[in-house]
Amino acid sequence: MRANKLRQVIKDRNHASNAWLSVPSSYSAELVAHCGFDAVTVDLQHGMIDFGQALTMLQAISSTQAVPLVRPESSDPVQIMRLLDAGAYGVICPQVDDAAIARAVVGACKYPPAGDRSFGPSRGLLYGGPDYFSHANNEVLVFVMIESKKAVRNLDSILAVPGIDGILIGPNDLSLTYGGTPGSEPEGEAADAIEFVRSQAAGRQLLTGIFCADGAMARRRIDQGFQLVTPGNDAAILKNGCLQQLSHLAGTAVSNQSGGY
Ligand code: 3PY
Ligand code: MG
Repeated sequence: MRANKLRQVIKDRNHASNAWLSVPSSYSAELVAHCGFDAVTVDLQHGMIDFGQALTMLQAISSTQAVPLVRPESSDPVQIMRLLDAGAYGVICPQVDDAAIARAVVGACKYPPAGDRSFGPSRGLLYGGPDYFSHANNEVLVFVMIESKKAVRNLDSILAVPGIDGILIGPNDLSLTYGGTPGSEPEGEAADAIEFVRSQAAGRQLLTGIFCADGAMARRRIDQGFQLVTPGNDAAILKNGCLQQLSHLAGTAVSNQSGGY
C-alpha cells in the first residue's frame, strides 16, 4: 500500500501544512494541492461539498504529493466509511465531545477486529494499491477534533481511546463554548484550554493539529508546538486575495475577521 507520508513528514520536520478545501471544485482542489502542502483536507462539514464532489476532489489531490484527508459532516460511520472507500488517507472528525464518539470514529476507520469498517475499498485500492486491506488500519490516520468545553472536560478519556492518531483543535467552536467570539484569536480560558489540549495529546505521543485563521497564525502555532497546521481555508484565501486587489485600487486597508473562513 502507498505509505501515508504525513506521519513521516512530521517526524522529519516536526510540523506539516494542511490546506483546507470548502469550494466544491476538482480544479481548485488540484490547484491548491499543487501548491506544495503536505496534506489537503476536503471539508464536508462546513464546505459546500457533497460526496460526489468530494470524490472528484480526492482524485485531483491524488494527482499530487499531498496526502488526501477529509473532514466528514459528523461522526456518522456511514459517511466516514464511504469517504475512506473514496481514497481518503485520514479522517478529521468534528465535534468529538466524549469517548463514545471517539470510539465510534475509530470503529468506522478500522477493519475488524480493530473496528467495524465494512469491506469495499473501491478507490482506496486504486490510490493505495492492491494490498490496501492489509495495511489500511495502520496507514489511515484518525484525528478527533477537540472543539468544546465538554470535550476538554472529557479529554483524558477521549485521548485514551485506542486507535486515535491525533487531535485537531477547532478554535472557533472552542472559543464559542468558552463565551468567546469566533473569528478572533482565542483568549483567556479558551487560550489556556488550547495549550492544555496540545500538551496532554503530545504527552501521549499523539499528533497535534489546529485550524488557523491564516499563515501568520499557523506559524505561531508551530512555534507553540503544534504539528499539523491549516492556514485558513480556500474560500477565505480567495476572498482575501480579491479584497486585497480591490484595496489596491481603492487605496484602503483590508480587515479580515472571518477566523479563516
Ligand atoms: C473551528 O475552528 O471550529 C473549526 O472547526 C475549524 O474548521
Ligand atoms: Mg469547528
